[in-house]
Amino acid sequence: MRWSKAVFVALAVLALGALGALAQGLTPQQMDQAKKIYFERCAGCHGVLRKGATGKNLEPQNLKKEGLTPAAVKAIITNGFGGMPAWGKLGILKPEEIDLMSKFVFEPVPEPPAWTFADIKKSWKVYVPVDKRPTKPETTRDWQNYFGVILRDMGQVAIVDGDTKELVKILPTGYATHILRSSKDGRYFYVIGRDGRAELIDLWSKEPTLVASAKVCLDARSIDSSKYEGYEGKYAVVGCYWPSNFVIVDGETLEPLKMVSTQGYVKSTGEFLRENRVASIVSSHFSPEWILNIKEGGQTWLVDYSHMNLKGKPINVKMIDTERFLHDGGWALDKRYFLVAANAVKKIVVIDAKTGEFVASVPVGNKPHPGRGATWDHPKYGPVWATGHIKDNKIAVIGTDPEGHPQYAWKVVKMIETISPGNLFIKTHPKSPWLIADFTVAPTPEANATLCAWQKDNLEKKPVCWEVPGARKIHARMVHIEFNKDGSEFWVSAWANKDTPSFIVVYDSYTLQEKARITGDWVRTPTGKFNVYNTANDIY
Ligand code: DHE
Repeated sequence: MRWSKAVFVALAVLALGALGALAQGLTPQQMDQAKKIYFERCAGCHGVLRKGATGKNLEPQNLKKEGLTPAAVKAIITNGFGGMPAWGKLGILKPEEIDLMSKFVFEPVPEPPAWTFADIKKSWKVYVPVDKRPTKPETTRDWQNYFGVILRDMGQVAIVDGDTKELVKILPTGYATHILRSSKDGRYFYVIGRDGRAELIDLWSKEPTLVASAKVCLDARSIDSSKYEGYEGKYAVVGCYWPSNFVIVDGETLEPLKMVSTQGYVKSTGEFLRENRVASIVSSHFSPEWILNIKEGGQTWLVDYSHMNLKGKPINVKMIDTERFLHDGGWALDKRYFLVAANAVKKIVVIDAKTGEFVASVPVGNKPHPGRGATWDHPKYGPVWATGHIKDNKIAVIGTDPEGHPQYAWKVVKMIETISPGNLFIKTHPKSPWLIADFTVAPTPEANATLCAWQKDNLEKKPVCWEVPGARKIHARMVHIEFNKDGSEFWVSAWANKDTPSFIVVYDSYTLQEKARITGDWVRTPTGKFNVYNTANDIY
């Protein structure tokens, strides 16, 4: 057999790579396993380049500078730290995996792979062409009251009927599906997974059906569609963590149309960032624009999609310097002002979608984590928006009405004390008198299983808090609150591990009494839930 020079070179490179890994004490197989675990469990907070964002910088030189050893890292991974889950105690990582990871983080950071426009195109599939899809709803169920429930570690999305609580359909989606967003008319769910796979679910067909998919990035957290009048559902945009970019796709087929890098500079220092990730995205109601939050760079980008149909026309991107590290956020009650957490500086950034301007930066507590936040009209402060915190036992309520209530606008009008740090999501509905909070990443199992509710118009009053029966028994953490279409009930997921069937609990939104439990062998690792009507209409 005669080998070409290219094969020799390739083998030499592979052998050197293997020797390099061995020299650091890990075999190539161990390196591969560690890279997989790092991607699945660590990269989201610490970054693929390990420079840190929501989590600490994990570059080996930094760990050594801080005096950390593999034994100390092992203890942190096992027991958790701050907002970081106790991966060992929760049974998510085995002791030998923790041991591996405590060595891996002292290895040089491996080069993350590339993902090109050609790769995206190759991955793109349309399962049901647009002209073969129904022209009106084929189901007799109230599809606008469907809930799309993420079954995180199953790689599935369950569609559950909000009226009957019946499971309508389970659809296979990507690894650790992260969020769902609804098209403006609610007909489609746009799905994005941590593996960067975008999917489109049609809720009008007899049974909810996966109609298109594309692997848009290697790692992603956000997706939204065009919602502005005249462009409804025409396009969608995926915000990628790695490679750092955003990709515009066709709204009905997910055909990739345009890829724009977000690699760039930190707004205030000029430091160059290869890992400059796209965090939350919302679709403006005032212009044909998406608001994209560029995490590490501390910029909010307004992406104009109105030229997309004109071949060769560039798209306009307006870059606004805001704050680091931008994460999640949502609309104020008027859907004009967008509020987003900048968790490195303990602030909430406010953007005016009407003028396209930065409005304010509001100091709040440690690691604000609003989800999309909660909005309501308070008798004294007027329209307000609230966020909880990962590292503080506080909920910050911010005035959002500069015209009607200028004295309260862009100020924390009330800092509510909660039972524990570790809140991930808060939610309300115009029909409910309550503001509800979870404590998913709190340091104690009691708090993880507890929910609290405050009276929206009387924030001074002590909250009603209760431990959810049965949650602790299956080591579940209660997570993510979502109301049904008419606001009469709210659902919360019991997030246990993959081997344990768990439940979604349904509460009456006036009395806070448990009304029902959604159970079954299929209910495994439920996390986010998205009601079609509320998600399409940005009600939270
Ligand atoms: Fe999320 C929203 C990123 C961990 C469940 N999450 C978001 C958004 C971002 C984000 C940028 C906003 C999307 C938008 O609005 O466009 N999440 C990240 C992370 O980087 C992080 C911290 C670590 C990671 O590795 O992913 C992370 N998130 C989690 C979880 O561990 C949660 C609880 C369960 C899971 O899926 O792994 C989780 N994130 C959610 C949910 C939303 C979300 C349910 C949407 C909330 C909503 O009501 O809109």
